[in-house]
Amino acid sequence: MTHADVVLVETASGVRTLTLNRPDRLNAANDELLYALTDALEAAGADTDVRVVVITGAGRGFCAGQDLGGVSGRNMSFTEHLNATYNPLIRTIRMLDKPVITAVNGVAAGAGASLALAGDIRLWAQSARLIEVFSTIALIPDSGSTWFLPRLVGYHRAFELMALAEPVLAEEGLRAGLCERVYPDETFLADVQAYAERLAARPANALALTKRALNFALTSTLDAALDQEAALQQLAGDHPEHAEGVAAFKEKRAPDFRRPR
Ligand code: LHQ
Repeated sequence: MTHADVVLVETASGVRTLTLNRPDRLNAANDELLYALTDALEAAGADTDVRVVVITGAGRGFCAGQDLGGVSGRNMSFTEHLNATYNPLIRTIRMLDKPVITAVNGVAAGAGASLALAGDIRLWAQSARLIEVFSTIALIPDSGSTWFLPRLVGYHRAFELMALAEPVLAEEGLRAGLCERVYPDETFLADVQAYAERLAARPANALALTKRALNFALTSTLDAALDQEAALQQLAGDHPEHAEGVAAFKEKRAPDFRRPR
């Protein structure tokens, strides 16, 4: 498979959809897929036509984590492997100055669960399930799961999910804040596209700065977050989007953030 086959890339109405494409392995990640996904995210970040990025999976799985078929015989240590592949991927998602939607169409296990949690918006199909499966092969959660999950469900439920590797189904996922919306399997991709287009119509610069501010605030004091908000608000207020939003309000019309006048 070439770089292009393992991650499919499509763009419609400002939405760039990246589809993990190893369906017979439930999109388990090999190095090729991880590098291709990271490259595709960086390309989406640099493309001014792209306002929102969606990551989803082909077939019945989202991502089954590391491809276990390829791990024996590798010549890298675990640490080197994570530092070369998964960690740059997760950092790229979190640093991208565009919203990233993880559209979890089916099972998300291991590093695939971490990937599912790493999105700015997480949309699940009804049949999606998230499994912190790592302990089943006597590994620890990686690719950001130890950071994301306790912030969502608290230390104790996170530990239990990690220790027992029990699946979180859509109902609990929604209740516990592991996803924002759940859609029927039959209409999932259309529902994701509609949601993404709604997001794409929002002010891109303001959303990029909001993402930056939230990421900063998650690991800062209130004092530092207030300073950061004051600095970033200047960047938002100086942008033509802001003028468009205020003009639209005064003229009692919908703002057009795709083409601020
Ligand atoms: C797979 C996989 C898979 C290969 C399903 N690999 N083929 C980071 C750095 C370095 C090293 C290690 O790890 C990490 C991070 C990690 O991600 S560790 C966690 C690795 N992932 C797993 O342990 C998950 C293994 N998979 C499963 O537990 C199940 O397949 C799940 C629960 C995901 C789905 O179960 P089912 O829906 O019952 O599907 P299935 O098991 O029948 O899988 C369908 C096919 O996909 C099957 O192949 P086959 O030829 O029998 O149809 C599986 O072998 C294959 N597959 N996951 N990770």
